[in-house]
Parts: sequence; C-alpha cells; structure tokens
Amino acid sequence: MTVKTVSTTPFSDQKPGTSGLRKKTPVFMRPHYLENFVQSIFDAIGGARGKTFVLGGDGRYFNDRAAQVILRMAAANGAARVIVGQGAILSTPAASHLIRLRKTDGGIILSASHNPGGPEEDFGVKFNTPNGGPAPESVTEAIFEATKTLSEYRIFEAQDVDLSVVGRTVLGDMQIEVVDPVADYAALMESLFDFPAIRAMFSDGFTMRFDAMCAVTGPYATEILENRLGAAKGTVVNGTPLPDFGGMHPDPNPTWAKALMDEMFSAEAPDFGAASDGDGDRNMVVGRGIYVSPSDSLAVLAANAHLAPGYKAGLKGVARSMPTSAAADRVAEALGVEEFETPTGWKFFGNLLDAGRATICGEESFGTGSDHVREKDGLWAVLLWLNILAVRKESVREILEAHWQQFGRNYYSRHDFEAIETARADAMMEELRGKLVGLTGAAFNGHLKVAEADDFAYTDPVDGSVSRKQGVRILFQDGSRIVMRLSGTGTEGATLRLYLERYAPGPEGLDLDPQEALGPIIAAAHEIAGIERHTGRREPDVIT
Ligand code: G16
Repeated sequence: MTVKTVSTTPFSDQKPGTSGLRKKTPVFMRPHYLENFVQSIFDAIGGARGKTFVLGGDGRYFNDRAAQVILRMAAANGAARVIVGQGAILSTPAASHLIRLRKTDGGIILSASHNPGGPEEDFGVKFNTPNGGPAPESVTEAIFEATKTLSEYRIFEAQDVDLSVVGRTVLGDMQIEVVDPVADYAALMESLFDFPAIRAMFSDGFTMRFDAMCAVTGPYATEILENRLGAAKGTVVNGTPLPDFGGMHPDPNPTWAKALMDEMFSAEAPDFGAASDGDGDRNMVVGRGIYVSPSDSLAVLAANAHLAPGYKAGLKGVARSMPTSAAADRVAEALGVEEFETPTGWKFFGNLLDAGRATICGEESFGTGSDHVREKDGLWAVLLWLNILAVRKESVREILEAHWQQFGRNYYSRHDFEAIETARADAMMEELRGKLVGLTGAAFNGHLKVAEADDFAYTDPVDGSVSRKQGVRILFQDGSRIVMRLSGTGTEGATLRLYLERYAPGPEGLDLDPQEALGPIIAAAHEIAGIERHTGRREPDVIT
C-alpha cells in the first residue's frame, strides 16, 4: 500500500449550503470531485494527522463507494482512527452522538438528507465538528476557501475495507473500527425516555405506524419501537434502507409521506403516526385524523418535555429558526426561560446548546432536537411524543387542542416553489429587498398593515458572529407574518420558500383549516413579491 499524491484543479462550485455540500450524484462521481472536497475539509481543519473521525451515511447510492474513498484519504492524510458504521451506515443523529461519545475530532456524514437518492438523484457530504454538530459558518467558509486553491490530494492505493462486519481492522497505520450503527444511539434514547411507561402503553393496545421511507431510520426504529418497546411487528413500514429509497422521496411531510397521511386520516387509523427522512434527522408526527405542524410539535414538546426522565429538571431555554412559528416562544415565556430566534440551519443552535442556554431546538422544516446530540433527531422527537402520550394518557388531538386553548394557535404554513430558474429567483429577492424600507405602513387586503419589514440578521449571543441576509420578514400589525428566502439545500435551480403565519389567541377560532386561515396573508405575499410575475408560478409545488 502506498500513499499517492494526485494533482487536481479546483471546482468552482464547492461552497457548502445550509447543511454541507449537496449536488447531483453524477457531479459527486466526477473524477476528483469528492476527493477535492474531502481534502479541503482536512486542510481547513488543520490536517487529519493523528486525529479520530466518525464516518457514515444514510445508505443512499454512492454512500458505500464514497466511504471507501474517504477512508483511503483519511489514512493517507495521517488520521489515527476512523469509527465507521457497519456498512458505512449511520443516521445523522447517531453520527452526532458517536462523535461526542467517543470524544473524536469530528465526523464526515454522507447524505443529501430528505432529497431523493439514486444514480441521477442527490448526494451530499458534510463535516461535523467535535461537538457533534454541523460545522459553523467559519469552518464551512474555510473549507470553501480551501476548495478554491486545491492543487493536490492524498489517497492510499489499497483494496476496499470490509465494512460488513463489526470489528477492528487497519488501513496502513490508521485504525478502523466498524461499529453497530444502532446500539449506542438506542442506549442513549433509553437513558432519556421512560421506556417502561411507553412499553406499558403499547401492551395496553396503543397502535402506531412509523414510515421509515426506505431510508436510514428503518433499523433504528425497528430496534427501538418493535424490539425494545414492544410495538406490534409491522409498526415500522418501509424499514429496509435502499440506495434509491425504493424510488421514494424521503421527505417526511404531508406531500411525500402521503401513504402515512392517508392511513392516519382513514377509519382504521392507528393512535399515532410518524415518519422520518433520508438520514433520520427530520420527523413528521400525525395523530389519528390530525396533522401536527412542525412548529406546533416543537411547542408541545417544549411544554411537556419535563414528563420525560431526561428533561424532568426543566428546560434551560428554547430555540427556533426564524421562519419557524412563534408558538414555541409562548411556551418559553410561560416557562420563564430564554427564547432564541436563529437563522435557518441546525448549525446555528450549536453554540446555544454548548453554552447550556437552550435545551430544546426546532425548525419548521420538520426538525426537532435537544442537547442530547448536536443535530436534529427524528426518532428522538417521536419517542418524546410517545413518552408524553404515555404519561398524559390523552390522544394527540386532545393534547394539541388543549395546547391551543392554553397558548393560542399560530396558524402556519410553508409554500415551496421548486426548481425556479436561479436568475429569476435572485431577481425576485433583490426586488423584494429593495422594497422593504417603503413597506412599513402599507396595507394589503384592506386590513393587513405592515408594521415592519427587514432582512433578518443574527448576532450569535455566544460568540458574537454575525450572519446577514437570512430571509426577508414582513411583519404585520396584527402579529401575522410573511417570510421569504431561497433554500440552501436544493440541487436544481432555486427553491423559493414562502412562510406564512397568523396568530389566533382563542378561545374561539382555533379550528380553522390553516390554508383558509392564512388566505389573506398568502394573497398579500403574492402581491408584495410578485411571485407569479417573476417565476410564472401561482401555485406552490409543496405545501407543509
Ligand atoms: C437542513 C438544515 C436545516 C434546515 C433545512 C432546510 O436540513 O439542517 O436546519 O432547516 O435544511 O434548509 P433550506 O430551507 O435552506 O432548504 P436537512 O434535513 O436537509 O439536513
């Protein structure tokens, strides 16, 4: 085995987005493309020499090949050890946990999250820092800078490493430890939640459906829900991870998890339904005949977390991304704890969690998590819901309706307009930004008066770093809100995300259909931004 130094030239498009570098799989499979990015990661963090990393991914097409390349590059760059999930599989939260548990120097996660997988679909590579969280902007910027000047990378010439069996092996001087991807994560969950209470609920006849969408969570959900908690066999469906996710779009929302939604709204609906995404960090929760929006889920979990053993001491604070509804703020206020509003991207929660200022975090994009890891965690959210259901002995609907009665309801929806020509999307956002100053005081639909409009900027309360241009906000005098930003995770053109919110204090008017409740705000958004004029689209592709 020899170390080979390969000459290369930079690729100009390796700027990490909201969560790592995501591209079409054929782009990643081009000669040198993956290698350049991986070498840039090592260079940007001061080299790999003597370091220990975690490696794994969501099993999508090219996951196995990419893992072998990364192992050979880590060895050639002098890494001391790589801990890799069996079959190169690790869910994103399980990888985050392993990085922390084993006190490593970080990890490389292979995933394009909720985007489809396959030879023509999406792939992604992300570096997580030693705290287990996605690299902050300072590190992703350094990686991007390194990609621009890269002239060579180092790689071992060697046979593939057998990752199919748990155990230890070596590659040159580097130790490789192949671990069971589920065991440590399942133990962590068992330490946080009241497994006996949940088990008792299942044995009393509680029914559930968990749709793993042929993605990485299948083995985790089967082990925890069916084997350890005694849920009926078959509770987990689509539980075998497949390289193309069985042709599914593993994005747990009402559009892409339609089979689950249909079942939950049918006469035979189980008590509880949930789904997770490609890499296991997102979740959708559904009660019998009632959908729980991610923003509401965050608020309910924050309000009830103390019912689970891992959170019985209460919360230190609650954090949400700016486009997420303010429902969680009301809970934080009632609990008398700090509330934080960060830009989109889980990486922004890292400092707050590390500093012990937030315990629970969440995003409208089906992400919820806590200080147990530094990623959002789909199965964690599902287990916290189960724990709450087991203790309160009420249905999802009863819990949600009681929550609205207590706190009022933040009607909320996100409209996505996908694969817009990038230049047109950019022009629309530029025009909108140019209008913001003049919007204050303007009225729409007769009664919606703009109180304030800005482009969200965030100053990290822990390290003082500033992130600008994080989304346009139009705030109305009645507390309603429009937010618009372009997605940072797409791989094709631009995706416009339009976030809509209206607050109803109750006790009346809490049971409207969200799209109806938000009708005037939707109309105002189209009028203000000229979405149809710029994009030719009136109707969104996905509504969540
Ligand atoms: C990633 C980030 C999330 C973010 C989401 C959507 O999730 O980790 O923080 O909310 O993307 O981002 P955007 O609106 O820019 O597309 P995931 O699950 O894709 O890793």
